[in-house]
Amino acid sequence: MHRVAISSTGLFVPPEVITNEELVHSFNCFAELENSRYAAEIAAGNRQAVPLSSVEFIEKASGIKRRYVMEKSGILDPHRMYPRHAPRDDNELSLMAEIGVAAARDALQRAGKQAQDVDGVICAAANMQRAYPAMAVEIQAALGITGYGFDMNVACSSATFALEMAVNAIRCGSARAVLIVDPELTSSHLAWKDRDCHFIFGDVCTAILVERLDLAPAGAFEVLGTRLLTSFSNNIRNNAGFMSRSEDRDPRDRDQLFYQEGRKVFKEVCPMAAEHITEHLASHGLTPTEVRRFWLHQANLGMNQLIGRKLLGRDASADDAPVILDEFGNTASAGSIIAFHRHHDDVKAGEVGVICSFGAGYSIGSAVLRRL
Ligand code: CO8
Repeated sequence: MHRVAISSTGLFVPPEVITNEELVHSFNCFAELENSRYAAEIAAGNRQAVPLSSVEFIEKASGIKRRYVMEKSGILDPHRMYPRHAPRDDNELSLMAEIGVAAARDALQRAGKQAQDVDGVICAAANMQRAYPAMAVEIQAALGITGYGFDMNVACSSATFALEMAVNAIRCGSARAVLIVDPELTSSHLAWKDRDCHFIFGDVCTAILVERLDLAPAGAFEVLGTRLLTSFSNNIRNNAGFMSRSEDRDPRDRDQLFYQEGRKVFKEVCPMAAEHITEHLASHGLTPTEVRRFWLHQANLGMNQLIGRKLLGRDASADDAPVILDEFGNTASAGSIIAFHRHHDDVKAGEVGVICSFGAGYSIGSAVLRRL
């Protein structure tokens, strides 16, 4: 059995930013258009008016201040309210693969590695652009990697679940190094017309280079262990899929995009995540107070504060559990990896950190790391 390390991570940041002010302005224009269009029905009590959104609510309820997206004009157009992407020819690199390649190149370059050092690619994301051929195989080909690639989806826990797959492949010797790529184009499956969730998500792509420890560069993080948990819940759901056409579904039906019972998710997932992390650490003879840094999933600031308190018995500082969702919003599986990417340089040799994601499924994935 080989020891395994995270050699580096990579980040692709989309070109456009939507602030809460811009988002709320466009949503409220949309609401006013809808409400004047259906004024008679609303007055007759046959239809509910679309309620207005507010910057104050968004920042207080979530901690999100802005988000990056690949294309903002379509999202902010009150007559449209979703991104505008030109269809690409089959011979062109698809958008998910394009941002995947950018993040993967960043990770390879930071570790000083080449395509020939890698044996596998896992594309792990909450939604795939198409069913097949796998996005991972397209990314593999674009990078010139020999070996294999496959896609996997465990919603917000896609990256941590992929980490376990990569670690196991390297541990047992079937690969020297595996690149995990998490292209999250959340803006294309977010209901921008729904006030309850229109502020939550942002686009991004992260990559993780997982390698045999004896091949990894100085300063890498040894993966002491990974642990996964799922528990079925309908509280976060998206019903779009290959059955939609044969069910005669309208793509504009509300359940063909992300929807959730946010308050229930908050209440149910926080204790599960804290317990999961505590038990995972205990299996390595560690307690949460011995952990230098928690790189937590980035869905909601209040959730992370509650999990931090449950773990540490006190308020977690930004140094204990860094926050990136104010800048990026919820980026599904990429959130905890962005937190790691941005906030690992000051972790000293021998210190322990934990990456933990949680989300739809429910799914929770954690990795206990020690800096070399
Ligand atoms: N502006 C003003 N008021 C609002 C707004 C708004 N934008 N939205 C809601 N309100 C109102 C509500 O209508 C409600 O009014 P009332 O009290 O009169 O009924 C009041 O504000 C309070 O609403 P909520 O109870 O909904 O507010 P919460 O405090 O619960 O905050 C949150 C809502 C922020 C959504 C919060 O519940 C939360 O973050 N929960 C956790 C959710 C979570 O982590 N989900 C994980 C999803 S990610 C995942 O698993 C991956 C999915 C795949 C990616 C999909 C990409 C698109």
